[in-house]
Amino acid sequence: MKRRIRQISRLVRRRSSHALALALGFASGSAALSCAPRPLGPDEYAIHVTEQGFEPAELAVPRGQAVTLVITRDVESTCATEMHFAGVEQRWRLPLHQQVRIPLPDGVEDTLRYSCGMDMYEAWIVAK
Ligand SMILES: [Cu+2]
Repeated sequence: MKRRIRQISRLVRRRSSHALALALGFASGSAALSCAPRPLGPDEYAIHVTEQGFEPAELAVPRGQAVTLVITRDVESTCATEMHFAGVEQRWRLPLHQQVRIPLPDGVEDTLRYSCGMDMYEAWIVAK
């Protein structure tokens, strides 16, 4: 599993859409759900779904370092009840008020775009 996640994260950096889609499919089990919100760890970055969409719209993370996205949907009425990375078919469901953790073990090298299921709300993770 560890090795798979490393491969995925490398693919994320290369932004090779087809391979990325396949690889992220393997990773779907690693997005952990929890009922009660857990405090963020040092490598965890919070993203919230609000009436404005994903916030922050641009999230800065340290370049090439392992990070975990912690996405919480705060609003009942939104079309962002799921998200996906650009060019990837795999969807992550975003249940109301639950943290969804998506680990990116090799981090982000450049820019990673993600959006709601219908590509209406979009946001970016940017390496600094
Ligand atoms: Cu949408």
